Amino acid sequence: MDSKKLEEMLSFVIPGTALREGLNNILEAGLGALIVVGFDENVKKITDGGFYLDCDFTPERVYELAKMDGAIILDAECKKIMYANVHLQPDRKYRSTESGTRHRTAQRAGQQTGKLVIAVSERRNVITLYRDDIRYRLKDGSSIENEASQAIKTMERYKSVLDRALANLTSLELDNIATLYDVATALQRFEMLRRIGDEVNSCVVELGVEGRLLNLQFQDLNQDIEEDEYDLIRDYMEEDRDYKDVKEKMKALDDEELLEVENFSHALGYGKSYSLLDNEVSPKGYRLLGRISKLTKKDIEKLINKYNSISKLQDVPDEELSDMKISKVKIKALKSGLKRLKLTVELE
Ligand code: 3AT
Ligand code: 3AT
Ligand code: MN
Repeated sequence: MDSKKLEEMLSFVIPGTALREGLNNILEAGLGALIVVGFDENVKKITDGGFYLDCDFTPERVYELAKMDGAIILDAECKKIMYANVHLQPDRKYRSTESGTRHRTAQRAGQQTGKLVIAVSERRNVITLYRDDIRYRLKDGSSIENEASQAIKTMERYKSVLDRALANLTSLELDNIATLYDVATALQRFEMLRRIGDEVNSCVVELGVEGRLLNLQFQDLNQDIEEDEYDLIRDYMEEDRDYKDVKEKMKALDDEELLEVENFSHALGYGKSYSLLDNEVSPKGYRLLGRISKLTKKDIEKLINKYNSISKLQDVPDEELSDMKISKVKIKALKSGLKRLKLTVELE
């Protein structure tokens, strides 16, 4: 599903908006509704009957109007109620998987007009959004809170698993004994975290103002994740690869493939065979050098261009680095930084 489009649809109805307040009033009263957001020629074409209002939108008014049959049409900003009691007649060439007439109409109208169409079910007490080929049922208050707290707990667990995998990799890298297996495993942890993060994010979006705390936790867990992953991928991907392709490959894995480590070394450009995972590999150094704060991105590029391997870099005499116009302070920071990284990992 197109998540950008869904987020935009949700933005109209998240808690905190006037429209959501109106929808909640309708739900609580056990009423139903059919609401189109936006009025233009395409919408006009499928309307029949009803009456013209053009009054300001308030949650109370939309609730009163929902007592009538038919659809309510709002302007594109949900600032005005344009029509009420309208019969919608979308073209039947648009397919609907729904059974009731209200929901069938909503799904077809959403496809035909490209507008957000909302159905509140009188019988089932749920709100469903339609637009183009998207059909999305809003989660109700208690189930979304449950889902969100489960998801954030899982995310915390995945994050600590990732942290351990990265610490382990750091120590292996500095001892020069990292294998493709260790790298692929770390990458797999990144992808697992990203997936559960997407779930948390969808809860955050849907919770609106009520999701602020969850969002803080989410941001906290996500800190530096993207950059660390970027560095890890650049450390190990084959020369002819592109970071974006690697990410795409990882995203495209299904749930079963996600569990097979060799798919991650394959994404980096190595062969798909499981036996390759025992091969020793050495990082270019983006991830470890990035943790030495004195070094700028430019310094790091310069060092990697010349040595292309953290293991070589560890043994380079200071004079050679001075010849590359790297300052004494930075050389010291580099050497002691790598030592410190090794120590911290060993202590953990
Ligand atoms: P009431 O006086 O409220 O019973 P109404 O003419 O106001 O009738 P509604 O819009 O309330 O009609 O619709 C009531 C139900 O009739 C809803 C739906 O299950 C059925 N219905 C309405 N239009 C159609 C249709 N075109 N095809 C099949 N069922 C329909
Ligand atoms: P519920 O889950 O029962 O609320 P439904 O999809 O089963 O919804 P119904 O056939 O029961 O739908 O119809 C309920 C009301 O929906 C009746 C009418 O007020 C409205 N409705 C149905 N079809 C249309 C339409 N084409 N245009 C405007 N309003 C409609
Ligand atoms: Mn019904």
